[in-house]
Amino acid sequence: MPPIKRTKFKLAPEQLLEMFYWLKLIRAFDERLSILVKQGQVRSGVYTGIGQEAIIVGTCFGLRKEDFICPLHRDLGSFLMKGVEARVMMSQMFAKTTGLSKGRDSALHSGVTELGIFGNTSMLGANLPIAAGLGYTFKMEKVDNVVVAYFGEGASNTGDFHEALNFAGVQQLPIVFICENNQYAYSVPLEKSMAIDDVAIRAEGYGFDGVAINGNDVLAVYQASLGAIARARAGDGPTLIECKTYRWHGHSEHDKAFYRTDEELAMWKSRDPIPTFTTYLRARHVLDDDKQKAIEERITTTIDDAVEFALNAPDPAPEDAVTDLYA
Ligand SMILES: Cc1ncc(C[n+]2csc(CCOP(=O)(O)OP(=O)(O)O)c2C)c(N)n1
Repeated sequence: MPPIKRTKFKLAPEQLLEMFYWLKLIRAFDERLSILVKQGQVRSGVYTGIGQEAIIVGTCFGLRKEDFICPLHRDLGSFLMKGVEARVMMSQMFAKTTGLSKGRDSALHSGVTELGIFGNTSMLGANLPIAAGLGYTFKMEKVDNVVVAYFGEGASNTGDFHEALNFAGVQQLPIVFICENNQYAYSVPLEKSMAIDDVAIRAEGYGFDGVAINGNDVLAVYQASLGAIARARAGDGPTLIECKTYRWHGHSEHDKAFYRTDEELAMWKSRDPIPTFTTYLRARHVLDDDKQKAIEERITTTIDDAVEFALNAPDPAPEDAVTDLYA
């Protein structure tokens, strides 16, 4: 695999604090959702990405509004970073009229064209040919927008994955493929579904670069994404970035994940992306107690407000089920 050049970057203290805010907001959103599921408040399947936040923050941080993301079931945080208000996102989880699809859909399939968010597909891997189509559109229209397409290592074993990467490689499309390799596809561990160690090497078969990185290091994810986004924008084609990570909760909130050991979970929790980034920020004197407290208070207020708003929002009327069906 040819080495991908390290992209130089410099982030101002305010930008680093913004990254810290997003990491913590996305964590808090998912953690609150997990509690709300147990309280029977949520009307959607919930697939938290707790432990994987650095991937979303590192990949979305360098995007423009016109760029598109193709998120997965575990990527609610990417909606927030692309500009969906926490209130609206929480309403979506509660299936209220104030949600993205006005209560007619689970959280997993909604998109927001104006914000560059493409609705997810149920079939794993099927979002990738769609991402390729989007990239092809940008190429034909000669606009320098970029597509960031997310998928799990499980999805990388589907035919759609290979067709999408092949087409993207042949057409040199402006796509950054982000593999969230969290070690399990539902209950299936990596070694039972793949005979290779790194999904990243699959890119070589389609004529472009792939790199495997620490997906729990937000700056490593940002650095790799920055380079890949710049290449895509310049017309130099796709890149595959495999982010090694781990999901702390089960596949969904109803999965108790008996197929893994406590030791394994403890090992990955010790690699939590948030404390490591906090240590870095404190060592650089970007973050102190007061700043951290202010950010945490802002997050608590945002999440409390979102839950309150969603709880009090109206339910959809039955007759609305048949409106907005056709474009
Ligand atoms: C083609 C297809 N096969 C099976 C499923 C059922 N399914 C939903 S999520 C999931 C596991 C996905 O694993 P991975 O792609 O690694 O993503 P992760 O959930 O780990 O983030 C499975 C098997 C599906 N939705 N689509």
